[in-house]
Amino acid sequence: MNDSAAQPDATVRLADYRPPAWRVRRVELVFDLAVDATVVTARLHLQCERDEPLHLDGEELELLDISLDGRALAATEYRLDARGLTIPGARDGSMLETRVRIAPAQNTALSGLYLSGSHDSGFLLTQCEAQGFRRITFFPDRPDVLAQYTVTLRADAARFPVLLAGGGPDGTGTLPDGRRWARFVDPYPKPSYLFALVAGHLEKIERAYRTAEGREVSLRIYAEADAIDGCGYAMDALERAMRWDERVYGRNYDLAIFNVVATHDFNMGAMENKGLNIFNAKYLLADPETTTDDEYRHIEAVIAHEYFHNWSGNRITCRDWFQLSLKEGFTVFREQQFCADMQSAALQRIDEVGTLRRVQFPEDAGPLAHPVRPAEYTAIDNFYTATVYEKGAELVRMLAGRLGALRFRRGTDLYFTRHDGQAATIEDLLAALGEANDLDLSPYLAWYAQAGTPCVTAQGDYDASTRRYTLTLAQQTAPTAGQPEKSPLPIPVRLALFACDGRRLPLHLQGEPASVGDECVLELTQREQRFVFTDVDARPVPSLLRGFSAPVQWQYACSPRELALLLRYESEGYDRWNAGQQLAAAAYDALHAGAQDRSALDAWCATLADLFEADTAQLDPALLADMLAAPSAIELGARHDPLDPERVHAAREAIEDALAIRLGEVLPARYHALRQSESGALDAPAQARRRLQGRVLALLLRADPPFGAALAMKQYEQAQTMTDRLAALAALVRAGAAQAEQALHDFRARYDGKPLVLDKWFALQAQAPTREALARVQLLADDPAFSLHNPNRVQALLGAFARGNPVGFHRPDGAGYHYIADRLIEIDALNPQNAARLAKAFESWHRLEPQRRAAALLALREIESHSGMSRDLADILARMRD
Ligand code: 0A1
Ligand code: ZN
Repeated sequence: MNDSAAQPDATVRLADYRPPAWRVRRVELVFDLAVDATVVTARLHLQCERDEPLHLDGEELELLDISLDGRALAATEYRLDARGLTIPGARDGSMLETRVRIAPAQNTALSGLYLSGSHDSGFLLTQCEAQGFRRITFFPDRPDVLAQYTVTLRADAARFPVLLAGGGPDGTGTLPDGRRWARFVDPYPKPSYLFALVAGHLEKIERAYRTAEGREVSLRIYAEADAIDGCGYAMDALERAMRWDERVYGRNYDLAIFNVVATHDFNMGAMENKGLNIFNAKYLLADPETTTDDEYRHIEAVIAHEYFHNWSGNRITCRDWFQLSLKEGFTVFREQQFCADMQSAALQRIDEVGTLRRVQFPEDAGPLAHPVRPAEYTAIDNFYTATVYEKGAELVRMLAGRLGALRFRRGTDLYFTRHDGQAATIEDLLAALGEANDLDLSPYLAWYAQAGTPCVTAQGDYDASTRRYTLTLAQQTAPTAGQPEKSPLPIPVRLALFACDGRRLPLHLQGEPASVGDECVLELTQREQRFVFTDVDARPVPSLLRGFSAPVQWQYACSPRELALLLRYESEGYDRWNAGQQLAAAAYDALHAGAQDRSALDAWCATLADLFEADTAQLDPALLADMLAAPSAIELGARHDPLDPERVHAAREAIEDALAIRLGEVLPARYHALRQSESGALDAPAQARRRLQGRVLALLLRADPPFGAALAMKQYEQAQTMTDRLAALAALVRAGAAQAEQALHDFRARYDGKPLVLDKWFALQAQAPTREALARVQLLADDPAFSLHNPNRVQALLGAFARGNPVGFHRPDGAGYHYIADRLIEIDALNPQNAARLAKAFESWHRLEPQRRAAALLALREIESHSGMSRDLADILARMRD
């Protein structure tokens, strides 16, 4: 009955969901660990829910033994194929035992059990989300099968001195053959995707923590010996995250040990395995010499994110993978709230909205668009997307905003208690949030089901005779793949009205008895609605969608003068920044159209110059730094079809050049003043100051290239922090300054042997906006520090090039596309997830101008014609071409 022929890839549909026919209540796993061949023995205590043959998932497993209720099965008593094992004779209460062999050292996909580092001294670890557990043993590998895990690790003590698995330790000892064993029991039933083990040479740092409920917890962070000194910052961040979750959500940690492990070989950012989080070293290791300010923030965010999953993800998990945003959207939102509390809330929001516009909006507008809760998939690994994560977080934010902080907390309390220990759905979350507050939040479910970014248009009319201001809001969502018709969604529009002297006006909304204060939230639920404000003295300037109150695109025919007013007077940092971005975008539109009208550009430059020159004591230097940048080329490029990325880049350059020239004379003095107070400190004011200094330096290189380059070189050489050194290097490389080569050479030598630092060096060069960058990337791919096996290296060099170089990747001759296509085929043979992620760089190919579009299509065809493509990559290509 054995048949190993691959089956065609099936589409899985949400509508077809059925609870599992078989459950596993308890599982005992024994691992005989070795790098080349590990043997996994699994005992599954089965429970039959429906009269169907038992099917277990399993991939790339060599079956050694199989027995049911203590009796070895003959080959005729089970069916084995490339996807799994079917055992018709299993009964309710049966105990199935399988023994399989797997090959960790050959596992280049980094899913399942694999080796991090070298054969002789690296360590073994697992990654099971979403479907890696089936590469370890035969199991119903779906998130709604919750089992209690007992895990025994057996290994040579010299080669694997540290043995870890989730849950709590339950004894260690020595086997008759001299190997060591260690057992772990996890008292919390969990889905297989949260299983984890780690084994090898690792050092640890440890800290005692007492939860608000009084539980003593040992926090332990593990890393290889050369990295252990870099774990202290992550430990501090972990403690902050734990306290925050106790305080803000009333959530405490629930085991005696919380382990965190850093690896250099990881497909994603990190993983929330129960009691044993595993981190990409990039999001854990930090030291003052090599970590930038931005990286410190990312580390804190990812540490918090994984920790928060212990409740939003682990204690309450997902019923099926369609519900992925139940844990991810909610956890990203919790992470964002935490980060906003730890640093400037305005900067945090700017970052979030920037990511949404640069990454999620293009996804939502292209062939890969999918709802936050997709209706179907063929490769679930491809749905760890900005839509599920970041748009998902925006949806939770809307719900939280609708309820207000206290009622939201009441709702999450109900959700956590009602569904503790369960595999839940998005309906469950919305029901709990609503029921706790006697509200029906079900209209928001439509947001989870509908792909595409709604576009809201606003039209304001002022009638001086009646002193009324009428705001007409309308929404419309363009069709996306498989969803030609779109429904209106509930869209909260936060707004304020400004008088022309910058004052915020009291708002009297028709139909409301009294003033609603100087800010209100309009609920747009229809395709078009009208809102009338009364007692308005003069034509106001509306500030719409304040705080980015809904994940929508916005169209409001604001004059440059009105936007400049908001840029000058908005009291909220995010909205002020956003007004500047809209103004710069208007300047871009004029340039793009070849119009002579420079009013938007002039207004942007002049207002920023005023703000820059004025006493800035009231303006956070970091906020000012962000205000001094134009929107990204991706955002600008999304404004007009067809897309010529080189032309977009040139227009963006012209906009920033104009600002630099306008600021010209005041830049050097400000630069020197900022530089003089540099102490290398890591506190928020020091970071904010460095951010502004970096921005001013970049502008200086535009305003006066030789002078700016000399300053940058000096900053590069004398830098006390990586933030300063990298900002100087980046400015030199972007500007194509003569000194860039020397600095790059120095950097390479200075940080030899430090892969995370060299990733920044790879990325900077890959993003240098010239057509020649391709040749540079080709050369760098031969650098001994580069490897196609390592996801961080691939993203740093090839990802940065394909996603972040509008000129080099999008060369009109197609050479950039062709080069990436070739690498994609190579990477796919090693690591399908990594290849699929890189392939998304082509997601906007259909919008390209004809010559590039033809070239991109050719490159895509070249990949498609390659035989033996992975399911992950095939899925991305098929959806991009539909
Ligand atoms: N759940 C993790 C992310 C993650 C997802 C998939 C992975 O392998 C395919 C690994 C990690 C998180 O949200 O942090
Ligand atoms: Zn997550």
